[in-house]
Amino acid sequence: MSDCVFCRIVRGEIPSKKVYEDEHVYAFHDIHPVAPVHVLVVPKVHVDSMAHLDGEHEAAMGRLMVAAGKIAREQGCTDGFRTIVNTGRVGLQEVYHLHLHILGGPDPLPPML
Ligand code: DGP
Repeated sequence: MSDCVFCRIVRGEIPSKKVYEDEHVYAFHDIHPVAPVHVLVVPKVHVDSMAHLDGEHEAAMGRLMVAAGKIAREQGCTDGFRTIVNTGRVGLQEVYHLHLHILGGPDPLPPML
């Protein structure tokens, strides 16, 4: 069993503010929000990062994306939102369990790089 912090959140061993869960996906508020809406969406299956994906993960990633759109709408992001997947050292990934950030307003977010 993985000691990964997000695996432990999925298993309920570390508390989180859950906003969504189904058989394959778990979503919760980021502990350090940088926008009025800041939710993390994770696959329940452990994958270190986007760089570790291969063909066997295609269905899981499809479910993650579909769930993310639904979660964003449910969080009130009806006028748009930003999604970010940080990957590896250069991408400043902190937690090595693949996750998608949903960032939303109400106001437009600051531009990126
Ligand atoms: P990154 O790996 O850089 O995409 O960012 C990881 C994010 O995960 C960061 O914004 C903070 C958040 N985070 C880290 N540990 C926890 C935790 O235990 N609970 C919650 N809710 N968020 C966490």
